Amino acid sequence: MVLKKAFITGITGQDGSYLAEFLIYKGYEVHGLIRRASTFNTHRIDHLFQDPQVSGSRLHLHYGDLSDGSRLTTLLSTIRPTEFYHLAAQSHVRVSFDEPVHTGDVSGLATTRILEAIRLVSPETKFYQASSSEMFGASPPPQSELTAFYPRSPYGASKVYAYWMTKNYREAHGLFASNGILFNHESPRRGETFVTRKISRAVAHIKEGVQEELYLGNLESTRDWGYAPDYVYAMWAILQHADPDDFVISTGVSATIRDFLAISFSYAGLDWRDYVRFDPRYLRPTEVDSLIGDSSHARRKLSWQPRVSVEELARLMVRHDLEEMKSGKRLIDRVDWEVYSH
Ligand code: NDP
Ligand code: GDR
Repeated sequence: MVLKKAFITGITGQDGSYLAEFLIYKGYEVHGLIRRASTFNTHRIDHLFQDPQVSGSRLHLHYGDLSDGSRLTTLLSTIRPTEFYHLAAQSHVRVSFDEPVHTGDVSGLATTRILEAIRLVSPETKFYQASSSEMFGASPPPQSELTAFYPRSPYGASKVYAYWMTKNYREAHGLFASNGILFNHESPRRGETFVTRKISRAVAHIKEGVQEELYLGNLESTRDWGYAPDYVYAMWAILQHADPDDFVISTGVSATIRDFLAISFSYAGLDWRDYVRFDPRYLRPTEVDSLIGDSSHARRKLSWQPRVSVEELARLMVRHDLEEMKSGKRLIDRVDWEVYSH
């Protein structure tokens, strides 16, 4: 059997770490792009990394940055991966208002750098673009593949550009290039400044008496929150589909930030209204008010379905953060990838 090779940008992020784990479980050789940093930035994948001297290691990390197209071309021409998952981005919506040019470069233009490299040196490589429900922005729910885009942030606008470039390389150059339009997905590996993880960590800190208050911005927006491992499985399924296509991935269930607060705090026996305070610094100049995804296309064509409800999600995140708090060290959650094989 020919060994499948996958290349993942953003392998040190939430989704990249789960995807690397899943693909190694599936028997792939996995290559990941990492940025050189002055401090360690690989804590989410350290448990997967074997000493490169040890024979049989199936995870290979390569230094590189999305701003450097020549490096991406060199890596593609030497590795020639079967599948390329482009997950790296400046992914924080609020931060994109402060850094719109950088966000446009990294979350938008970098997709073209990769597509161009694939076209030139590895056109047989299948390409996955991490598109986002933020592209729908102000378009009212439910949002599907047919809904018009109306981004409300520099991040959303940069993702719309990358979405169309992916589609264009499919149509103009015949590449197997697909968009996964993923709605919010969370986990114990979620970055600490996104609202769900900020909440689950605060619950643990408050419960253990090391934090007294939690400062947040807008509590009224609704999000369609799913569980990250369910969503990385969808990424893989999208590239196994017979034809390149675009797929919305979502639960179809929405909840407000207040709902997420209520579930999370009550799991620890607390009332969120006693601890949450307002800080206008967390407001966005333009907000995405309501996201509810219609993923019937993916459910039909990929037989995909979400396995974890928002209630279970909030509880598993709080449970993880309570354990982490008690242990006093960073813990990595374990996923039973076997359930995705059926
Ligand atoms: P994270 O923010 O957790 O991870 C982002 C990754 O991108 C990190 O590995 C980061 O590296 C890397 N990165 C950032 N800038 C560069 C750069 N200039 N060069 C190389 N690597 C870089 O994101 P998620 O895992 O949550 O999301 C994955 C992708 O999916 C992103 O594109 C995001 O926009 C998109 N998305 C996410 C959704 C979600 O709900 N999570 C929903 C829809 C789309 P480092 O660790 O060094 O910072
Ligand atoms: P989002 O996620 O913007 O949907 O983008 P985030 O968790 O940052 O915000 C969700 C909602 O919560 C409100 N909010 C706060 N958000 C943050 N981060 N911090 C706060 O203190 C706070 N208070 C209220 C926000 O205003 C917003 O309405 C995420 C990212 O992962 C993107 O990369 C991805 O594309 C989309 O999800 C789908």
